[in-house]
Amino acid sequence: MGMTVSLGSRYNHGMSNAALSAIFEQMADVMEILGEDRFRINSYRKVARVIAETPTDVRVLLEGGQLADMPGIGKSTLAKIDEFVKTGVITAHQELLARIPPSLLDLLRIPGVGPKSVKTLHQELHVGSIADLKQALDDGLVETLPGFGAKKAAAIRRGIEFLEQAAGRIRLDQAVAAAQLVVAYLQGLPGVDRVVPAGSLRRCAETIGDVDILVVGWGLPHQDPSGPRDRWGKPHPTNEPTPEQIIESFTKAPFVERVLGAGGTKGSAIIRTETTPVQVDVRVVPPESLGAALQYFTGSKAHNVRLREIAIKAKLKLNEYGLFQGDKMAAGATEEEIYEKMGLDFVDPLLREDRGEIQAARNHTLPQLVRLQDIRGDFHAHTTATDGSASLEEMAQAAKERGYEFLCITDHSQSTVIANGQSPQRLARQIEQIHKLNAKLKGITLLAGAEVDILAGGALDFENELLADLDFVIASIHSALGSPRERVTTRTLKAMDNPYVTCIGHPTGRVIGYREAMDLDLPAVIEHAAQTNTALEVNADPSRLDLKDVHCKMAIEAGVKLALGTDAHSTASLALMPFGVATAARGWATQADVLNALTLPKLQSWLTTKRP
Ligand code: DGT
Ligand code: CA
Ligand code: CA
Ligand code: ZN
Repeated sequence: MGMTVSLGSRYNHGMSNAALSAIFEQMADVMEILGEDRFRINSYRKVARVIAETPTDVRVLLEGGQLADMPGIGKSTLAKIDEFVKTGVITAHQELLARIPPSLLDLLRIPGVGPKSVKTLHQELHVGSIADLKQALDDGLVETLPGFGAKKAAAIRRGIEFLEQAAGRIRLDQAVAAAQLVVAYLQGLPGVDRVVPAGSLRRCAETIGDVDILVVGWGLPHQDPSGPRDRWGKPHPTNEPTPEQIIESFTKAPFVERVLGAGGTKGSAIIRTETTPVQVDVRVVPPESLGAALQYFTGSKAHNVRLREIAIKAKLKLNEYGLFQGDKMAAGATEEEIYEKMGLDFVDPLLREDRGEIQAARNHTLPQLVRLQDIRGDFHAHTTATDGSASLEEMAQAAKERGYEFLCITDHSQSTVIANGQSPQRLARQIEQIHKLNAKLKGITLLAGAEVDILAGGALDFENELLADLDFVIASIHSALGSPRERVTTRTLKAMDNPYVTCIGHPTGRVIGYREAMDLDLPAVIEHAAQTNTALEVNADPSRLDLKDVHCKMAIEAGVKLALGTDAHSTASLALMPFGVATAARGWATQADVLNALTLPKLQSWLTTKRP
């Protein structure tokens, strides 16, 4: 798959705001690569930011005339936005793009490579693509460039590796959206009984290569021995579509962009979704094999390999059609009976990664995993006080509608200027507002919290005196994420020493497919979290999932509590909680490991345990 420039945005603003912001950002990038006027570059970046952070659709603002009053939006910018709204493109943008080879922009996707570096690489070494850059690195040329050096060359090499690993894989939420589209369509086809997602999607892996979907295609076979037969030689009801016909219908679905292969019982296609093209594999399976097929195609491959070893030892044969003893089918219709016949407890798909689950299934020691129903509240939410799009009241109402007991408001602190972080005075006023609101609210309690920046030396962005007025303090690193291991680790450990810090927010700072994790010493962080009674966040935003599954498992084994937070910037994004729950559960989390499962009184008492 070739690299293309994505104009997508991480945030759920109106589609046109995100697209427009990305265009201004790209114009600034291209101008910087071309070495043009600094002032105009900065002003384009400002416009990009203003548009991205505006909750209202630019089309509405343009029509209402408010756009002209917004900071950084001058006459020529206004004309460009007007052109975009009317035509979907900006001529000045197209002209800029025409002045550089398109592959040059791919370089910007490498973590640690900005437009200034691209300019130098292009001018000095004639690097025009990622392939060129790899060659230049191998030839030892990059480290000799002014302002580069061996360290930066090594960082670029790591960045390219990161990008190549991510290539072709999509985020879990994007896969879910694709699956929903396909499942709804397949379910509407005549003769389709059940449609079930399998593969890495069913396991809720953090990234997905392709979406696998199983279809149970027809009801009970009819008894006429001379009637039509399916491809397994079984009699097939004449009035039901054959697997071939179901696959053909799939390939003709309106969202299918390109068919990769179709025939028999399997079809593969690239489908269009709102955010990205997605490969989907559809397989039709007979009902008596659904369990076996589900087991096989859910994987993971590593889990399946282990399972097959166990089957062989027991003189059984396990494949996607069933579990066989000689010619006799011992199990196949459900996954439960397959595990049972092999002497194993049922293994939740979230655990099927060959990380000890098979041994635990044999010893009856699998954990009772935390579920969405166990979650009584959300620990990470922003409001209009900083960069969120909903008020305190709106967020409280939305949390109540989700059936929560509590919602913790954690707006940004002053140092995160880009997100309109709050001054101590503004936070103090917000705490008061929350207390007043709680007196009125029924059926939901807001906790007064903050997402406080961990400053460069590990100190916090607010004084302890103010932090003491909060119920819940998330301490997060938002700057200098690329610092050496020692520095980012000490910074995190020091923040945990603060008695008012409840948890560390998105501890590794990664953004999936976009930014590498900090080079954090996680065992040290987890050990210190246990010592200081600090929780670690599982940020449920599917572009973060931070801590990730394996780190959740390490934390739980050390006795550290997990605090799940959606990092919601709108009422809608409170719905991201299932991604956090799945990530914690993939780390073997039970109810007892997750602070969100505590009742409010129990939570409030837990929150006092660390405080002086
Ligand atoms: P992905 O698509 O890369 O995110 O990961 P999966 O796990 O969905 O992998 P995929 O789509 O290649 O295959 C789906 C499942 O089918 C996989 O989890 C296990 C099973 N499978 C595929 N190939 C093999 C194989 O060669 N051996 C075994 N035992 N199972 C396989
Ligand atoms: Ca797959
Ligand atoms: Ca597949
Ligand atoms: Zn946040």
